[in-house]
Amino acid sequence: MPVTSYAIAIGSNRPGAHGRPEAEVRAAVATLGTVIAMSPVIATPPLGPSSRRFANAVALLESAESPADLLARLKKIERGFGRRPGRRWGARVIDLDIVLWSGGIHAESGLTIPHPAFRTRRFVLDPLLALAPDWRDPVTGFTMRQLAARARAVDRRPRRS
Ligand code: A4P
Ligand code: MG
Repeated sequence: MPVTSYAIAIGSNRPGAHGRPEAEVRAAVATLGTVIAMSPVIATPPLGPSSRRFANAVALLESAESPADLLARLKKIERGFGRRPGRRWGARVIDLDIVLWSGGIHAESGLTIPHPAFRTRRFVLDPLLALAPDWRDPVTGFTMRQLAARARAVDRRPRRS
């Protein structure tokens, strides 16, 4: 298979063997392989039931692996970092999600690329914007710059009580 580009979102909100969540994120990126760019690691408020803040980043990876093979390897890395299967959205030492790949849309049972939830998540879009502002989401046709601007606009909307 020719070399493929992948955007990987990394998240951590529990300390592990490498230290605080930010150190876990950096250690995970170091295991990914041919990382051609990495965003800054940002601290983000938790989305969902977890009460701990997250460290988040995005890395651009080049790999000859198929999406399924890459996902299997990411799951192995997560296990190596001490992540145990458990409550969905629970606190985790490391979470590695495939957000985009250069092959467009990939829909298989158990693996959907683009990641179905990334379009509204600033903790993914803001780091992605720093790395690949012109990458176009094959589902909506919007660039990362446009998706990030939309997500920011939603965050700025006054809340109704
Ligand atoms: N799966 C399907 N598509 C993908 C994909 N594109 N990349 C399947 C990775 N996995 C994909 O994921 C569950 C299953 O989704 C995988 O086995 C795979 O077959 P998981 O990582 O094992 O479980 P999870 O992370 O608990 O669930 P999920 O749905 O991935 O949760 P999210 O969406 O990752 O959300 N708040 C902040 N601030 N920062 C965060 O990083 N993360 C979450 C988790 C919640 N709140 C957060 C953050
Ligand atoms: Mg995940």
